[in-house]
Amino acid sequence: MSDQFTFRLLATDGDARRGEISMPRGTIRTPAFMPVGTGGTVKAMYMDQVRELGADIILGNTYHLMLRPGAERMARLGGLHEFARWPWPILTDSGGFQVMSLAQLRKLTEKGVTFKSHIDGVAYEMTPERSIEIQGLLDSDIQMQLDECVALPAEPAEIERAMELSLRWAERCKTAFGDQPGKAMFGIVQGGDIAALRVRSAEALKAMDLKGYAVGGLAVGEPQSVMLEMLEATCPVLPAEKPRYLMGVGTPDDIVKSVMRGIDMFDCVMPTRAGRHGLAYTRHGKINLKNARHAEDPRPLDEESACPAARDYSRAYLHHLVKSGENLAGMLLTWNNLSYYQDLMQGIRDAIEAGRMADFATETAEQWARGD
Ligand code: PRF
Repeated sequence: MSDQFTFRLLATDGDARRGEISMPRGTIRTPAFMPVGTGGTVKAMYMDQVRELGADIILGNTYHLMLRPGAERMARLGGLHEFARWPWPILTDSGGFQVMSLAQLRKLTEKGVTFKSHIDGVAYEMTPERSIEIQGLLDSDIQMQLDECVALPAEPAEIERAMELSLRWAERCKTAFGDQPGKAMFGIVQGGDIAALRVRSAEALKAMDLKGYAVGGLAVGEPQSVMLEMLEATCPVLPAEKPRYLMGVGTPDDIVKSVMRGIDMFDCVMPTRAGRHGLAYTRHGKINLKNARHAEDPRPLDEESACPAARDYSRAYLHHLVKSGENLAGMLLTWNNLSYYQDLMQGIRDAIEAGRMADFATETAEQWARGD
């Protein structure tokens, strides 16, 4: 731990990086996967379980928490760590992306975005300054700039406009955040599926000398090959000595391939959301427990896992829970999925240290493909 926000590279293997972020609330081993705790809960999980699985940091959402319970109320209650009983680092997304996907009657201007809550229709204004203020009231450790993410496919002019607006908002967020040694504000590279725009965005953010850089605007409708090309264009432009975070990604395969292109941090609803929809991620690939073929299968999801959800319950029982709509189905499958994701990240970190990331990628992909 450290009273300052610091990032240290411990090993590299090709473009893959093994590192460590240190800050007052804890140390984050990278490459890291951040479970999504949107509204102050990693859905269907106890925080103790999340920690035990190996999560060093979780993600919270400015948009959801500003609507409910409210940022000022959260501050009066002692901040998000105390409220949700997660004393370790928290990264918060800035709200722009969630406003665009969830809110009603959105209006975007140079100043910011106005919208109506998807919960009760109340009107709000979100500016870069207000986003940073809210993230401060939540007491977030890693705060994200307000940005505009364009869904793909989109017109080049539209992608460029949103990228340039995001750069101006990055400057305003940097000023609003000021100097907070134990915390960090990350900029977000935009530029859609246009490599030249990605490079321009990354260079401009690099010149702002931020503490870390996210790559946004990917996994928004484009094929994986395009996402990887954009990472290949972007990562070499970003400074080697700062952490890189690929927002909202992804499948285990996306994560392995993105690590090999220089990404250090990930978040995604996939393991938690899929768990509540009857899907299990395992070393042997994705298993849909709704499928009748599991109805009399006595095997666990993974007999070699250290996670009780993976090791101790039969697929037949999990199938039964899913078919019956039992809460325990979502709880056990989420537990299994986050366990698998954290084990994958540990495997990645070990492989980079051992200089065998490419072999690790081949072996894990073969195992997913073999099935069962
Ligand atoms: N911007 C922000 N949050 C995000 C994204 C983005 O582009 C994405 C895109 N995959 C997920 N979450 N602020």
